[in-house]
Amino acid sequence: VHERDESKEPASLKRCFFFLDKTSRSFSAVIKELHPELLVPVCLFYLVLRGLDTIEDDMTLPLEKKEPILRNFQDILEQDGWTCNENGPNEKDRQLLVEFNVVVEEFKKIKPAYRTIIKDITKRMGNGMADYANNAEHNTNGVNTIADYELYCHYVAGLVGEGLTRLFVEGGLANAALLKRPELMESMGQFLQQVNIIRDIKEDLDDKRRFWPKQIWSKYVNNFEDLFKPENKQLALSASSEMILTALSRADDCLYYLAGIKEQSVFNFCAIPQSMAIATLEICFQNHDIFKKNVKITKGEACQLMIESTQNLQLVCDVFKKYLRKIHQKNNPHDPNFLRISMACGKTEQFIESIFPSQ
Ligand code: PS7
Ligand code: MN
Ligand code: MN
Ligand code: MN
Ligand code: MN
Ligand code: MN
Repeated sequence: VHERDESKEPASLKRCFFFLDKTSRSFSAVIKELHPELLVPVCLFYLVLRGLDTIEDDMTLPLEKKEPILRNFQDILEQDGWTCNENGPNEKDRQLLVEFNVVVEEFKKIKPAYRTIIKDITKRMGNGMADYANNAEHNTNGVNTIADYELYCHYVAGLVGEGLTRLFVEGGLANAALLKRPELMESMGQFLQQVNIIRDIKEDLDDKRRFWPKQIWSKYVNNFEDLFKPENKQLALSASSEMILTALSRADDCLYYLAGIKEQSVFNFCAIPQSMAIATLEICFQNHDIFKKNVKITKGEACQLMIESTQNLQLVCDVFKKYLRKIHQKNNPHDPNFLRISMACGKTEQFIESIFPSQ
C-alpha cells in the first residue's frame, strides 16, 4: 500500500481530496487506494462528474440556466478560475461547484491523454443529461421506453465505464482488449446506475423526477404515482421485480469484465461498487419499503463486502452467488416475473460455475 505525500501537495490538490471525501461515500475509499499513476486523474474525473451531476440534480435551477452549463461543461473544465454559485442552498454538493476552480487548476496538470478522455466523456455525458432534462420539462411521462431508460443510463454511467476503461488502458493498468468488448464496460455502468434508479424511486419522486420506464410500470399501474399507493402494493412489487430482472441481466457481463482486470488496485476499485450493487439489489427485491424510503445495506454488510471484494475474482463471484441465491429464495411464484427471475438467477449462477467449478 502506497501513501500520498500530502506535505508535497499543492493546496488545490489537497482541496480536491477534501471534496472527494465530502462528496462520495463508497468511491472515496477505493479511489484513494488506486495505483499512483491513476490516483489523481480518477479523483479529478470523479469530481468533474460529481460537479456535472450536481447541476443535473438541482431541480431548483431553471432549465435555461441548467442546459447551457450541462452542454458546455467540457469547456468549463479548462476555464481558469471557473466557479458556480447557481445551485440552490439545499444542494448537498453545492460547495464543490462554489470552489470548482481547484478542480480546474489540477486538471491542467494531468497528462494530456487523460485530459482528452475526461473531456470527451464529460462532453457526451453533459449533452445526454441535457437531453433528458429537456424531456422531463416537456414530457410529464419522462423516460418512456426501455430503450430511453438504457440510453439515459448510458449517458450517466455507461460512459463512465468507457472513460475509466480508457484511463486504465492508457495508464498501462488494464489490457487494451477490454476496449474491444464495449458491451462489458457499458454493463459495468448500467448495473450500478440501474440499481441506483431502482433504489432511489421514492427520493426521485419527491424531486419530481422519474427514471423507471413507462414501458415497464404501465404493465402494472395506470399512473406512475399509483406505484406508491398502499392498495397497489403487489402491483408495485411486480413492477419492481421487472426492474430488478432488467438490471440482473447485466451481472454476467460485469463478472466477465472483472475477469479481465489483473492489476489489484484497479480490480478493487471496479469490484467493490459491483458487490455493493448486487447486495443493494437483493435488499430491494420484494421489498415494498423502496416505495416509502431510501433502502440501504447496513454499515456492517458494506464492510464485509469491502473485505470480500478486495481479494480476487473468485471471492467476488462467491458474493454474487450468495446474493443471487437470496434473490432466488425470495422470488414469489405469484409474481408475473417469477419464471424469468428464476432463469436469470440460474443462468448467472451457471456462468459463475463455469468459471469456478465448485468441485
Ligand atoms: C469501473 C468500468 C469517475 C470513479 C463507476 C460521479 C454512480 C452520479 O447518487 O441518480 O442518486 O444522486 O444522480 C465502470 C465515478 C459508473 C458519475 C453514476 C463503473 C464517477 C458510475 C456521475 C462505472 C461517478 C455510476 C447519476 C453520474 O445518478 O445519483 C467501471 C468515477 C461507474 C459519478 C454512477 C451516477 C449518476 C452519477 P445519486 P444519480
Ligand atoms: Mn446525483
Ligand atoms: Mn443525477
Ligand atoms: Mn439524487
Ligand atoms: Mn439516484
Ligand atoms: Mn441517491
